Amino acid sequence: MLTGAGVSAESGLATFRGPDGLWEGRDPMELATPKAFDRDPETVWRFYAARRAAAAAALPNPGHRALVLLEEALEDRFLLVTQNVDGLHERAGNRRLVRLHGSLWRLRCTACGEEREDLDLETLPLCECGGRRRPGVVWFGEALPTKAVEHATAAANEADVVLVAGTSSMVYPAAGLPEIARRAGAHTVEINPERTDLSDRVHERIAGPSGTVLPALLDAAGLGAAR
Ligand code: BV8
Ligand code: ZN
Repeated sequence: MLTGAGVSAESGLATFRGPDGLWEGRDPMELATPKAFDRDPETVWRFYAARRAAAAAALPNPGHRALVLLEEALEDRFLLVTQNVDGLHERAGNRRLVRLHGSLWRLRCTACGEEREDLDLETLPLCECGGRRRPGVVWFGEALPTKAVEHATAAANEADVVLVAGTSSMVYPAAGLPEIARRAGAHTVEINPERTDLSDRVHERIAGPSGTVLPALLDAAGLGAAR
């Protein structure tokens, strides 16, 4: 399972490239970079604080809940690889999860490197050491966590079926995973109301919102309705 921001759209969270993707008229792509943080840490911090507040107010939707049922049914034959940083998969109950792009709920000190899980919305971006804290997400131009990439790539090479839901499949290396899986023999299925860069390279496309399609797939598999 590979998910992107679209899986959280029905929880009311803006996607990166959707019509509501802009924040204060700014393109997230230009804010989610180390350069933007160095140049204007306050604005970047406000961007992430706004996303933390939105994520905290959002609830997992039936698509998230369907993935929990799927994990419960498949156990160690299931892995959820997500690009999302909003924490909704974890709040829905998924545990067999690989976060490729970090989390809004982690912070890292740019001076001493101290990392912390942080659910407090009013966190000051200063570390005890006086260094500035940054969001614990992977910015454009930054390497993804090696362990996460290794785990996700190994899973792609072993998978029988890969469902790709809610991603425009534009951001690499995450977007390269379905291709790795397909080459290794997996059956690949895209779940997205729109066509994407991946649409011509999957075995099947199910055009529709993940909040409807995923529960329907579970129902069809007799794995109980996720409502
Ligand atoms: C790397 C965390 C190398 C932050 C994110 C120039 C310089 C440097 C790098 C590059 C470069 N050019 C290209 C690159 C590579 C770059 C890249 O791929 N760029 C793209 C834009 C071309 N990648 C990187 O920079 C990566 N790092 O390459 O490092 C390196 C190696 C070694 C050492 C040093 C460096 C880092 C990429 C990670 C960036 N961080 N997020 C944050 O969140 O603020 S990526 C960001 O985009 C989010 O994580 C998001 O998840 C991700 C992908 O977007 P999507 O999830 O797909 O969301 P999107 O809005 O695009 O699409 C939503 C989809 O949902 C749509 O298709 C829509 O139709 C669909 N949808 C809507 N509603 C629903 C739905 N689907 C289902 N149901 C619905 N209801
Ligand atoms: Zn510090």
